[in-house]
Amino acid sequence: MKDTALIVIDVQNDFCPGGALAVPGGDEIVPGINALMTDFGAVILTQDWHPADHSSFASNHPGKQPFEMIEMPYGPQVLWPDHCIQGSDGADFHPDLDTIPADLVIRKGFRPGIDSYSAFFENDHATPTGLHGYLQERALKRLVMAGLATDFCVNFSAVDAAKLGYDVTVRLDLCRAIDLDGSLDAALEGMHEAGVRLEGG
Ligand code: VGL
Ligand code: ZN
Repeated sequence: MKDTALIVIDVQNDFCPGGALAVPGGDEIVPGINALMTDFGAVILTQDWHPADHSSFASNHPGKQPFEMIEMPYGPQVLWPDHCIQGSDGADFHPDLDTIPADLVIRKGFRPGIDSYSAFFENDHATPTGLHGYLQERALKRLVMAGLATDFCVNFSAVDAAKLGYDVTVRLDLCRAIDLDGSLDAALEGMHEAGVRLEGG
């Protein structure tokens, strides 16, 4: 599968049990993701990478609690507990994730005023991360995605990739969800509508 990239989304300590924004069962997917890495033309890891004053943190909005919604200039935004702060242990990859085979680590969410769920665009759906250019230059046309969380960063990455014209498969068995107010069902529906292949669900 030389023209296929494995994109591993945000398998970081803060999204695993014991972390600041723990996704239930987030650590269970690590062995399966490691086993998959040998099969691809490229392995790419994404890393949520926020400054402490990031606008997606409830702590930076007096009177607001985690998981409340706010309106940002680019649209609605969930407020999260502080997570994946640049340089913190929580922002590190899960210790068992095999990072050695990775050709590229792409960081996102580093601009204080805007969140970035997708590996391709920030939450304004316009500011690029640079991943599309990298994939194009390496002629990687097919993408397989796994990681955390199914309904946020995996979902946004998969839908953006499909819109950009990639052939996209999401390995649901190697993803885990946050599932806020039906967000998982909405994400599955949205990915299906966008033409993303959903496997292993
Ligand atoms: C994520 C919420 C906030 C994710 C990142 O990786 O799905 N979710 N930041
Ligand atoms: Zn984040």
